[in-house]
Amino acid sequence: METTSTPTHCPYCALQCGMNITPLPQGGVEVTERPDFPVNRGALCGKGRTAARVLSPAARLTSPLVRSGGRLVEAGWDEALDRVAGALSSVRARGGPDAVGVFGGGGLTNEKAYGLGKFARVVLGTSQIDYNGRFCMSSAAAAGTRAFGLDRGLPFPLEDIPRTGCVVLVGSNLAETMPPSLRFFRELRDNGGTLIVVDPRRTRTAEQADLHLAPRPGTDLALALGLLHLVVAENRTDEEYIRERTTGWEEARAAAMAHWPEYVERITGVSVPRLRQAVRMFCEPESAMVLTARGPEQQSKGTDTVGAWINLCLATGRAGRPLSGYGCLTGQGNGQGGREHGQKADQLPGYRRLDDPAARRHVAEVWGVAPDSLPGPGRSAYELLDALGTDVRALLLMGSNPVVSAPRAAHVEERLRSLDFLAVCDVVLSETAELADVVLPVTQWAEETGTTTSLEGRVLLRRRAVAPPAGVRSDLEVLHGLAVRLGVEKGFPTDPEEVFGELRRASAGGPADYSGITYRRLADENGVFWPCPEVPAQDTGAAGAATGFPAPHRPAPATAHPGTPRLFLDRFATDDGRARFVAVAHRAGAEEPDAEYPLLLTTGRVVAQYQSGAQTRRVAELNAAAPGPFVELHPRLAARLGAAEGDPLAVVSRRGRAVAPARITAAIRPDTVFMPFHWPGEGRANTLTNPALDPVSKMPEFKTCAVRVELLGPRT
Ligand SMILES: Nc1nc2c(c(=O)[nH]1)N[C@H]1C(S)=C(S)[C@@H](COP(=O)(O)OP(=O)(O)OC[C@H]3O[C@@H](n4cnc5c(=O)[nH]c(N)nc54)[C@H](O)[C@@H]3O)O[C@H]1N2
Ligand SMILES: Nc1nc2c(c(=O)[nH]1)N[C@H]1C(S)=C(S)[C@@H](COP(=O)(O)OP(=O)(O)OC[C@H]3O[C@@H](n4cnc5c(=O)[nH]c(N)nc54)[C@H](O)[C@@H]3O)O[C@H]1N2
Ligand code: SF4
Ligand SMILES: [Mo]
Repeated sequence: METTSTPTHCPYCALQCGMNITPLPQGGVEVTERPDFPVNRGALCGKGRTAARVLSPAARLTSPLVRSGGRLVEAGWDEALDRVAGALSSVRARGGPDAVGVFGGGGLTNEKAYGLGKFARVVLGTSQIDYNGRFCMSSAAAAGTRAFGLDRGLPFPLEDIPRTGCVVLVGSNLAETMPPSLRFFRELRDNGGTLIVVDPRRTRTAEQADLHLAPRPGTDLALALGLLHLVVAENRTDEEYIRERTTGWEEARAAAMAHWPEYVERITGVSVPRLRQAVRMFCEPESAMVLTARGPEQQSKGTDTVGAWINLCLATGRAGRPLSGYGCLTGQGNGQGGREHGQKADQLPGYRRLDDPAARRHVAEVWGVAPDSLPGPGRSAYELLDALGTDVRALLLMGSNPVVSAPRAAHVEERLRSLDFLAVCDVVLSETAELADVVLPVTQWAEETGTTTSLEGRVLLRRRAVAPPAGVRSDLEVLHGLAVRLGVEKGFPTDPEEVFGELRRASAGGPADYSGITYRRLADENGVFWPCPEVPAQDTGAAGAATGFPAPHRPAPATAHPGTPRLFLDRFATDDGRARFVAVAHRAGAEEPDAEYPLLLTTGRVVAQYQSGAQTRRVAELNAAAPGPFVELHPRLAARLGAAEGDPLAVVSRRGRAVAPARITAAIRPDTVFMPFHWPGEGRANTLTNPALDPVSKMPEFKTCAVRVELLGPRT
């Protein structure tokens, strides 16, 4: 049994804080500080500190479950895997390969995400695979790719933040969603830099800001265009930079000039003097950054919205220069790596495109299959969930809980119920697992080794620290067991390091090139930033290094590639090396308030719960801190409704109705209500949300929909 302390990383968000895990003699484990990891330097939020509670057998699944007589009952692994393989192959026999769908998650390690994508394409032959990252940062990824030719959430390490002149944080509440990262912004201000926060609510993050802009939800696109208009009007553009490092300025400039500050004030509710103040703060220092999170991204125009903020950076020469740039604060534990290695509908490993013939040839060769045998791009996450029970009749789901987290969740729940067959791999019996025909209980973070890629693009080794309880298997073992039963004997190893070795080869030469990264380097170097191509053996003298496989236990070559903490300093990743402006214009949200639904609902997070709550709702300390859903509303709106603090409110949209107690605060706009989305049942925020999709990224509009609010009876 392992008894010593192991340095590893938190299972939850994309900060991937370092922590030490020590098994205790009396059973259970202790989480302690790990000061050597530079991102959190020992600090952890409450979720990280209590993460080990979910390792306890009492909190989680320890036996496969199969549906029998309408109920889920315990079964052996062989029976459960036979049942899944049998159902998937009979659905495929009846409906063809695309009748089987696969849904993954951005919390899965790189090895699992890679394995799941390969399993879908090689074993099932289906195009119908996507994952929950589509609900997360896909608009920022699309905009980053469009402008820079490459999407890596942050093109620089967090440690650059304290040394820049100004940071604009657009729709990020990182004081609650990544608490240890607040330190970088405090240091920024201590060093004389300024922080601007753009959020319809005065959040804990906004309280730290020098300037808080509180636009109406869904109007960030207009806001960014208004700022760019002022930049031009006040002669604050960097003409030399625009000439030398960009294309498309004339069109983007013309589009911005149509957005007069007074017009933008009318749309956003942010006054012209405050717009001017923001422009001054952003443009006067030597360097500045714009960072976006889910606020501006989870909109049916999220890609253009992020594009408008990128245009602002480009026009002022604030991208691809030291201490300046645009970045997206990716959310999930492996939100970055999870979007690179092939669980996405249109993608092959290494951030390659599935419709690129050269990429297909390269990956098919690594996989030992014919390029023509690889299916084409499939549906995006919401479109896939919406198609369940129609042409997609069976689903294998790994690492997501869409019954709570998908938009228009009651409809998604109904689609899941209409499937011929649903298999769920999870650690706990999530609300989605409860609907399954077979539930496969898997090992989690501290019980298995794997790599994640943090929001900085830093590839990390998350080490195994404790033995898993009897009765659970890893996701890689599940994929192996199913592949063998479906007639593919080889190609699905269960050792994560072996999978990583293959991932390195598959990613070699792609945009997200991991070929120069080994487990050993990750252990020695506290993470390596991609791209990190392998240096050929003849350049290093290290025998066998060029084969790239098998990776395990090979020493790093003496002159190994150092990795790439900072991107774009010399050139952008486009064909001509220049960043591309995109001409964008303001447009309304998919659903604007009207007489029947006069308010805007926006949704998000609280510090003590994580996502669908499947893990954190099983931790007593976190439930004590955040026991249930609520509706945040302004005192003026509360007075109009006659509602007092804690009164039950019904929030009604065109999709349905949710009930939760009132939380009255002047920190929110009077025309907006806010609900966190962490809970199932009557307080489920996603019963209300609108699945209107961004046309480019297919991101649903989680951040705005039209609602009305009703007071339910007198307070009890
Ligand atoms: N405690 C906790 N931490 C988490 C998570 C969690 O579930 N719980 N999840 C992780 C994941 S996967 C993610 S993606 C990140 C998300 O991290 P964040 O993006 O910080 O989280 P959110 O609360 O979804 O949204 C941020 C802010 O956007 C604001 N907002 C709403 N509508 C708009 C709008 O139209 N425009 C603008 N500018 N702002 C708007 C909200 O008021 C909210 O304060 O957090 C990660 N960390
Ligand atoms: N209204 C509203 N809805 C939202 C959002 C919002 O801001 N507003 N945000 C969206 C965003 S950004 C995101 S990222 C999604 C997230 O929403 P979900 O995709 O539902 O994410 P989680 O709740 O993290 O679900 C992960 C599931 O996988 C399980 N799990 C954890 N580790 C493993 C593992 O290693 N293997 C397997 N097989 N399972 C594992 C967990 O127990 C849990 O059940 O929600 C989206 N939904
Ligand atoms: S901030 Fe994120 S990674 Fe760090 S301890 Fe909290 S949940 Fe874990
Ligand atoms: Mo996310």
